[in-house]
Amino acid sequence: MRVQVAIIGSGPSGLLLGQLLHLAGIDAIVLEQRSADYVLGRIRAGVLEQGAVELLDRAGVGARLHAEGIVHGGIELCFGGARRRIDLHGATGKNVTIYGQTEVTRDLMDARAAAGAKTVYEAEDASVHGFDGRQPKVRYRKDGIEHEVECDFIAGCDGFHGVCRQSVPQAAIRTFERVYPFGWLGVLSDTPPVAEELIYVNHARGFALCSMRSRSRSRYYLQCALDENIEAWPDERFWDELRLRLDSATADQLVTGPAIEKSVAPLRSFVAEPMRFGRLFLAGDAAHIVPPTGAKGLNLAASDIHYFSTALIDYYASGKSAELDAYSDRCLRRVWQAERFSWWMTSLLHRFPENGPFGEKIQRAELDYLAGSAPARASLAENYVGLPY
Ligand code: RFL
Ligand code: PHB
Repeated sequence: MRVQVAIIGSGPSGLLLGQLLHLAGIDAIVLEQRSADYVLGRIRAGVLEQGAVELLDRAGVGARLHAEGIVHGGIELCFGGARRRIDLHGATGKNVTIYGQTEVTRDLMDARAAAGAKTVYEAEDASVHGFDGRQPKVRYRKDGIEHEVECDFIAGCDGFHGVCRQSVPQAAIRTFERVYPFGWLGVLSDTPPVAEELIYVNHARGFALCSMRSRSRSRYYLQCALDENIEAWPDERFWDELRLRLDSATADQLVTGPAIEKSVAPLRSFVAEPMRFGRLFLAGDAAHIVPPTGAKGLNLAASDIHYFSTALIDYYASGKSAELDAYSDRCLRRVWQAERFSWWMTSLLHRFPENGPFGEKIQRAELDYLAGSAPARASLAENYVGLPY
């Protein structure tokens, strides 16, 4: 089989790239190691920057997002027992949209199916070959049969644990990493959100986040140990701990119910440089990870795909490779901005026992500075709604 672009991975990066290429008449195949149901079952991000919303519109998958997504013009920080609003829209003229990654994925899968574009689920042992030459190939196995795809370009959209980044010679890649000494324990529940907007909580017992998926579905997180045992967190314990970390007025408003999903996620900052190796291009989590505190993971995947899709479209229209040559540098400039912001939000809001009382005082001073300074809030807002691309 021969295609122009072989896309490995059907997360948001791979599916969005597939859709944008399809609209431009560029032939691509998506290879995914898991089943479609498994991909849809993963509960991940919930906040879309305006730029990501515009890109999804351009991809022709914005209808349900605009009908069901909730537009937020602010977020709240809770510390010292009180909530303080950051007016995102007032500071930047931009909003964010609450619409789960699961829904984005579903919309992209539906669009791909409607277009008759090819996705191979449960493609086993995908491997990438010859990307330093002119005729790269991807091999995989499906139902016990070996397949080979010849292509012009390979898109490594296969996430942090994928095969593409690992196939690059060690000497050609440099990685930068910070692993945080805690994780997030997340609960999804069919209960109304505790507040209109997201609340990020700095508390002596640890960070907490009140988020949502809709007006009847909430998503809450608690800072927890990296090796936290989920069995030790029956629903009641989770709700009790969340109440303790909220201010009393908010705690009184909290509506609790059975958890429909509960999981622990580690927090990590990671960047691989460059993001292009001959005819292999990395995008999204395959190239970089941010801690979730800034809500940037999915949004960075979208901006990578914006740069990559426009470069491919330009290449096939003009035969020139200047845009493809600029891909890695363009992405990385924006990636490092989001890395900085996500690291800063993480440092601002979590308990770092190793930083001691001095660290706590500095953190509190920074929160007080935000509360008292419109320019400080504007800087947070500008990054939270997303830097331009
Ligand atoms: P994904 O979504 O990981 O998709 C990669 C896809 O590639 C497939 N794959 C392979 N397919 C074929 N052959 C192979 N050898 C393959 N290896 C892997 C995988 O099965 C998968 O379907 O990466 P993508 O598309 O770049 O999208 C990135 C986003 O998913 C990610 O940035 C965010 O979800 C990060 N993230 C969060 N971001 C936020 O903004 N807010 C959050 O609350 C948030 N929570 C999370 C998260 C990521 C998590 N991970 C990765 C464990 C919570 C978790 C648990
Ligand atoms: C979520 O709703 O899952 C979510 C929202 C904001 C974040 C992280 C996660 O910063």
